[in-house]
Amino acid sequence: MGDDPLGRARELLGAAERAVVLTGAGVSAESGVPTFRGSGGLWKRFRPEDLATPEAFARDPRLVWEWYEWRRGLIRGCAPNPAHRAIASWMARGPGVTLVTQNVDDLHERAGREAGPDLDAAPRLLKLHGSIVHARCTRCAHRSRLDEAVDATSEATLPRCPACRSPLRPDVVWFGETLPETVLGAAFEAAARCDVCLVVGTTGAVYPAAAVAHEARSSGAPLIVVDPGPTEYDAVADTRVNAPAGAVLPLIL
Ligand code: BV8
Ligand code: ZN
Repeated sequence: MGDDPLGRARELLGAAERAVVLTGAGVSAESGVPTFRGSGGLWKRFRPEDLATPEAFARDPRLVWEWYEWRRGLIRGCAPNPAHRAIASWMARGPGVTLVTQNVDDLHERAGREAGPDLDAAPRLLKLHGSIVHARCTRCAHRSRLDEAVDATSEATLPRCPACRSPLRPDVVWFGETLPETVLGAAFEAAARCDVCLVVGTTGAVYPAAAVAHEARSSGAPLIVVDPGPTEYDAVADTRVNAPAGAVLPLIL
């Protein structure tokens, strides 16, 4: 690890032709979006494992929509922080960076639009767990951006598909559901080819997303972890920067 993790991180990232950045809830923490496992992390009084599941949605679609609507409202009131912006401007500076995020918020996209090329249009932003600002049909292929508020006061007011009238669901990947295979495949492909992998704000507990960084390492890329707390990557990281992402990413990217 050495005694100058910032310098080491800057050196590794500066020398890389191809980089993968894997982000989790921690990259949005300084924007005010609670993390899953942090102290303020409990979403209201519910645990993600209890509500972010198809079973919960089948049992009580109103409660699940209420929970996502509460999160969506909170995220709408947040802005990208310096960590999102540092990643976005780094990506705008060259084609070699692939951003793989576990986050369902749209803060990376919003930072990308501010930095230049529209990040979410670029194939270089891979959202492994979907998007909280989109809804998709439980039956047909319909998917749309949620621009107006969802009325979760009763099952009768929950959103329905404009094409087939079936119930809509949040366009996110729940526990027990498979990730979109093209997105996951692209993430593993980028990890297999990269020279360095930067892991920002994730405990690395949720699979298969967490495996993206391990794939990078097993193909020879050093891992740089930016996180003020312990993560599952610490034992295999080349360098750990124990600091909030918003404070240090502008210094190392
Ligand atoms: C699947 C979308 C099966 C929804 C999410 C036992 C062992 C291994 C695996 C499993 C197991 N039992 C079950 C599984 C599988 C399961 C899983 O991995 N469970 C875990 C809990 C053990 N995985 C799944 O179910 C996946 N699907 O496996 O399918 C299958 C296979 C084949 C065929 C059919 C089916 C699907 C998982 C996706 C779940 N959806 N999100 C929603 O958001 O509502 S996961 C959700 O939780 C996030 O997307 C993210 O991935 C995860 C949260 O993790 P983090 O992002 O890391 O956030 P966390 O709060 O944990 O950590 C924050 C970090 O930030 C901390 O380190 C903190 O220190 C740091 N931090 C704080 N502040 C800052 C900071 N860092 C920097 N700066 C700061 N300022
Ligand atoms: Zn439909």
